[in-house]
Amino acid sequence: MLGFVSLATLAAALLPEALAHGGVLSYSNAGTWYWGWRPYDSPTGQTSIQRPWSSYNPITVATDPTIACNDNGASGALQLTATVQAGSAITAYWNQVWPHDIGPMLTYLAQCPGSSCTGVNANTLKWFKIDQAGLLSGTIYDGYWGSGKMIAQNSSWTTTIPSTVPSGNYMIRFETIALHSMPAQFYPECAQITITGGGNLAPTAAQLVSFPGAYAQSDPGITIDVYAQAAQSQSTYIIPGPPLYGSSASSPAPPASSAPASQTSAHSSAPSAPSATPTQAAGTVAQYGQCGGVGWTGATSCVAPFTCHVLNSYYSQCY
Ligand SMILES: *[C@@H]1O[C@H](CO)[C@@H](O)[C@H](O)[C@H]1NC(C)=O
Ligand SMILES: [Cu+2]
Repeated sequence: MLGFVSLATLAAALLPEALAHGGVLSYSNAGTWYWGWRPYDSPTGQTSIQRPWSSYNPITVATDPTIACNDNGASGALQLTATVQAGSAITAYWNQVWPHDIGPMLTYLAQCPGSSCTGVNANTLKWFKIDQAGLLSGTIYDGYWGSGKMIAQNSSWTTTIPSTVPSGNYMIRFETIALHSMPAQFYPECAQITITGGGNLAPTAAQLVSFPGAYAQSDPGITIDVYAQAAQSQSTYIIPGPPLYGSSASSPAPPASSAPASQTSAHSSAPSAPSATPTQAAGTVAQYGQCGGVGWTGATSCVAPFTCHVLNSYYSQCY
């Protein structure tokens, strides 16, 4: 009985923290579900494709030694790896309901040397960005952000592995950055995947970065004060990190505009990459895909049995 009371007390003490923050708790790819690491359980016996991580608390220093995978970068004792087809969509699920709707979403890959990522420290890898979503519409002060879209999508984010990425062993790093308070809060987690059926487009030197190293605390997309006077008329947000893989930019460049398409179809600018996210490929929109909103030029009808719902004037979604 005492044990029960103590646990309940402990749970109550932890609850506010757990509700305020969190991380990626699971993944799905091609119909397979992958549970993530459980940071508050004993590491002993845990098997997951996700790299171990230690805390629901955010990282608040852009150059923090844990910024690669929210831990020391080591693999788990019983580390697993998922096999993922190039061109397929992989979804990361944050804890529900994700509380922070101001800030960007970012997804990175890093190829591992040797025959497996297991045993390779994440801090030694070179990462390239395959997906990003910053300010999707409106102003910095009260606009609609990638992380707001993530929340609208069942607190999950789906990234298509570019079909042009060479086959091999990779770490995938999903990240959301919360800008509702200063300093900015980084929530990255990593998982091990083997990409099969890939292409021949290696990332360029300018697209490759280290964590820590990819971000500086002074980056405009990190220092930004979303409540400042200027933010009320500012509709351009510069997403942190390197230029997107597959893009022709040779240095980090601000987004061309704040139009949704320029920031959401992030992984499709290489000539041989799929021309759209899988939600649009078939001409009808999959569950949780966008089906309307100001500036939306994509498909507007949902695959059965889902229907298009208006979430706000900028974003309608199939569910
Ligand atoms: C929403 O996400 C949860 C995991 O957080 C998952 O269990 C559930 O299946 C998802 N719902 C749908 C409809 O995809
Ligand atoms: Cu939080």
